[in-house]
Parts: sequence; C-alpha cells; structure tokens
Amino acid sequence: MTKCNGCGIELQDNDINSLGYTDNLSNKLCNRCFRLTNYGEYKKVSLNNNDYTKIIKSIPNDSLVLYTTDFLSLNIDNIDKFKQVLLVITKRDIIPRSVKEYKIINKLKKILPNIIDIIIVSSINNYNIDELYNKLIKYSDNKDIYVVGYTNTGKSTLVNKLIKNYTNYNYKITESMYPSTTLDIVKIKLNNLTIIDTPGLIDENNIINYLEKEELKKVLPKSSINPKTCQINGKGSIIIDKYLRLDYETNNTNSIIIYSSRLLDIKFNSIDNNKYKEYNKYTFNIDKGKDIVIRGLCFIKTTKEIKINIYIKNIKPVIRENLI
Ligand SMILES: Nc1nc2c(ncn2[C@@H]2O[C@H](COP(=O)(O)OP(=O)(O)O)[C@@H](O)[C@H]2O)c(=O)[nH]1
Ligand SMILES: [Mg+2]
Repeated sequence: MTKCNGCGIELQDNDINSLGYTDNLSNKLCNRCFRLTNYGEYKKVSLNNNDYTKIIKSIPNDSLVLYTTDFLSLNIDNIDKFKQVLLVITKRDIIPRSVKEYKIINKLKKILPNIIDIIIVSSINNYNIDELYNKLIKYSDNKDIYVVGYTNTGKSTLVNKLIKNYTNYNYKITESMYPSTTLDIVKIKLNNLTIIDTPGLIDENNIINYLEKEELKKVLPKSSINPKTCQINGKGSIIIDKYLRLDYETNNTNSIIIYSSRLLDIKFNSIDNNKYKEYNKYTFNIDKGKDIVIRGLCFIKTTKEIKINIYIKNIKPVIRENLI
C-alpha cells in the first residue's frame, strides 16, 4: 500500500473520482495534491469528524501531542482529550505587535493547568521554530509526536518548516488555505524524532468551512491583524463585510474593537437599515473582560459593559475570557 506524500491518503488508480487517484501508482502525490500544489486547484472533500475522531482516538496516551491553534480562533476545544500536550499558537506574524506574548501564555496556563508547555511560533517567519524543536527533543521521550488541532491552523506548514530546517529531505506535505487539505496521517522522521501530521478536526463553528476561494483569501489574515476601534454612543450598527451585522445601544461613550483580517470592509450603518437582519440573531451582554469570538472571522472586545445583537449565518459567536 502506497500513500500520497502530500495528504496521507492511500493511492489508487481505479477511480478518477475517488480520493487518492493517480494515473501512475509510482507517483509520490495523488492527483488532488499535485493539482493543488502546482496549479492552486482545489477539490472539496467531504470527510467528516467521524474519520478524524477515529484518528484522534488511535493516538496513544503517552505520546506527545503538539496541539495547534491560531490566534484568530484560539480554539482549544478537545485539548483535554490528550494527556501530554504542548500547546502551539501558530501564525505569530498575524498577531498585532502590541500584544504581549507572556500575557496570552499566562492566561492560557491558568485555563489549562495540566498541559506541559505553551509556545507561540510562526512558520512563515521562522519565529521560535528552534525553540519549538528543542522542546520536542526535551518532551518527546522517544515517543511519537502527533500534530493535532483544527484544520487550517497551520499544522502541515509547521511540519514542513521542521523538515526544511532540520533535515536534508526534499519533501513537502501539502498545505493550503483550504480546510481539509490533509486527509490521513503523514509520518515523518525528523532525525531522532517521529512526527505525525494529522488531518485535524473540523470546526463546524468556524466560518472558513462555509467560504469559497476568493472569500477565504480575504478572511484569512495575510499580515498582522490591525485592531479596528469603533467609537460609539447611542444606537447604531456595524457591518463587517458581507458576514456580520452588530447592533449596539448605549447611553454613554464606549468602544467596540474588532480584530480581523485587514482586507475586510468594516462600516457603520444606521440601526434602521435592514441589512443582514435575515441572518441568525444572537444577543450578548458583555463587559471589558470578555471577547466575542466569531471563529475564523474576527474577535470583538468593548471597553465598557454593553448589550449587543449579532446577526450571522452558519456559525455561532462564542464568548471567552479575553486573552489580550
Ligand atoms: N500568516 C501565516 N499563515 C500561515 C502560517 N502557517 C500556515 N499558514 C497558512 O494557514 C493555512 C493552513 O495551513 P496548513 O498548514 O495547510 O494547515 P493545516 O490544515 O492545519 O495543516 C495556509 O494558507 C497557510 O499558508 C503562519 O505561520 N503564518
Ligand atoms: Mg494539514
């Protein structure tokens, strides 16, 4: 049985419409990875969380789990399924420069007292990758290291960075902005370490699973996130591109701060305008200690307590203690 070097799926030459197809079984990549890597062509796959859950369940308790999450979602649901966790916050390059790393780390350590360690990295900027590699050597104890986390958090890119920095292999796992690029486990020897890239979990509550190519390019931040501060007083509405409407009502001055990709269009609108009122409505009373997170799109803070209505489709906002 030969597996695709890019996504881990078993190669086959019988059915051009099924996953793993290649016209020559001696190829290293399946057609899907070949076309994605060389032409940016994307073919949606319909794996579901059952497939991933099976993979997650097969991870031995004593192996080191490198759990990835990116700054925009900071989704750590499911982290408690693993015993030995090194939490890796990926994409440091999109975190605003003003954000102090130690503050995020300290807050997360309080929420997650049982994990081994936390590190913030950027594969694109090669930031903290040596430190991560040293931690892998320190904590792995000759056991396999599984890279786990939600899709699109940068797992495969990180493994490729490790391959590039610490081996002579001319080898790359397929990485892309599309969710569900990696389809099965991909095992890599990194000198004395064994790293296993996994497809990751699908977060049905993340907007990226509902977007087409051009929208993904806009929503996924390419550079440092610029918080946008909206000064408010009275009644009004803030429209975030075509994705979200936020209605507010306040008797004093307040600020709503939105952390998102710079390419999103954020505008004020009058409360009487009906734009996006057909989306699902969620009401929140929040204060300055909380963030409203629209996973994959943005997170929102305020400087004082306020009641707001959010209109959005497909996904639900979640509330968390603010991390920055
Ligand atoms: N800005 C930024 N983007 C990254 C970084 N690492 C990965 N990405 C992007 O995140 C997307 C998902 O990456 P991928 O490695 O395929 O994620 P996976 O699904 O977790 O394996 C791709 O568009 C990558 O280019 C990073 O360090 N910084
Ligand atoms: Mg991947």
